[in-house]
Amino acid sequence: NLSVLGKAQVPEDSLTYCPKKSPLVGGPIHVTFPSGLTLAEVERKNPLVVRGGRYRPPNCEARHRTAIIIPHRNREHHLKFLLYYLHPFLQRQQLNYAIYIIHQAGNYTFNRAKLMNVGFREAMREEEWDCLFFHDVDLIPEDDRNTYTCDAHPKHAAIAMDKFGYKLPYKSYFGGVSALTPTHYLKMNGFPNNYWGWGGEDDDIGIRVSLGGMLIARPASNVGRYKMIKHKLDRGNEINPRRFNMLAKTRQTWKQDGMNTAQYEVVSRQHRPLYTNITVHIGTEA
Ligand code: UD2
Ligand code: MN
Repeated sequence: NLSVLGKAQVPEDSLTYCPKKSPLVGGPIHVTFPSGLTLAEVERKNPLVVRGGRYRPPNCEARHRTAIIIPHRNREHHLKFLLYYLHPFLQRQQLNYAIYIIHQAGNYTFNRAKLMNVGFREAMREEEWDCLFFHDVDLIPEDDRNTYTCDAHPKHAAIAMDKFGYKLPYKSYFGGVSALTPTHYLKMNGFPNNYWGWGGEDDDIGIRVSLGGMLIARPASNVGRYKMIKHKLDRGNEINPRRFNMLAKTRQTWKQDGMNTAQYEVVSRQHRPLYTNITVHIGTEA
C-alpha cells in the first residue's frame, strides 16, 4: 500500500512544526504607555515565558530561534514598556526566543556597538541562535507582520520610525533595530568596539555590511514601523565628535577592530523572569 508507505517516510516530529505563517499574527499594534505598569504585571501577562526571558511555542516546534540583544544602562523605564510589547509580539510570531539585556557596568562613556559584540558572544554561548536582533531599548514595533527572523542579507528592521516621520532618514541608514545571522555577523567582523558616546556606530555597521560583501534587506515600509519612546541624550552618552573621522577609516580598520578583538569582563549573568541580564565591564576610551 503506497499511501501507507508514503506516510511512514515522513519523520514523526516534522508534523509538529509551526506553520510557515503564524495564524496568531495580526497587523498594526496600537502602542500606548500605560502609567503604573510594573514588571510584575508584564510577568503575569506572559505566563509561558520562563527564566531568562525565554519562550518556545507550546503546541508546535518553532521554525526559528531568535535572540534579542538590547544594549542598556539606566533605562529601566523604557525596558519595562519594551518587554510589555515585545514578549507577546514574539509569541504571536511563534518563535523560539530569548531576550538578553547587555548592561554596561560603571559610569564611563556608553558604547552601544561594543555591547552588541558582548551580546553576540554571550548569547551564542547559551544556544545556537539562528538569528540575532540588535535592538534599541526604546523602540516599540508597531506591526506584527514585522517578523523577527533573519533574511539572506543583514536586515535593517527599523525603517519607519515616528521620530523620522515614518520614513528612512537616508538610504544607508542601519540604526535602531537590525537582524543578522551568526554567519552575517562574523563575515563583517561584528560591530566596532571604539565608538564611545553617541553616534556613528550605526553607520559604521552599515559600512561593514557592504565591506563584508552583503546587501541590506528591509521589511516593507508599512510593516517596519516603530515608535521611539521620547527621551533626551543620556548623561554618559555625549555626542562623539570623532565619529566622522572614524567613519572615513572603516575600510582600513574593520578587520583589526570588531568581534575578533572585543575584550570585556562579565560581572554577572542573571536569569531573571523576563530577560537574561548580563552586566559587563567594557573598559573605557583609550
Ligand atoms: C539613534 C539610533 C541608535 C544609535 C544612536 C547613536 C534611532 C532610533 N536609533 O538613537 O540605534 O545608532 O542613535 O548611538 O535612531 N542606551 C542606554 N543607556 C544610555 C544610552 C544609550 O541604554 O545611557 C542604549 C539604549 O538601548 C538606546 C540606545 O542605546 O535606545 C541608543 O541610544 P539613544 O536612544 O540615546 O540614541 P538615539 O535615540 O539618538
Ligand atoms: Mn533612542
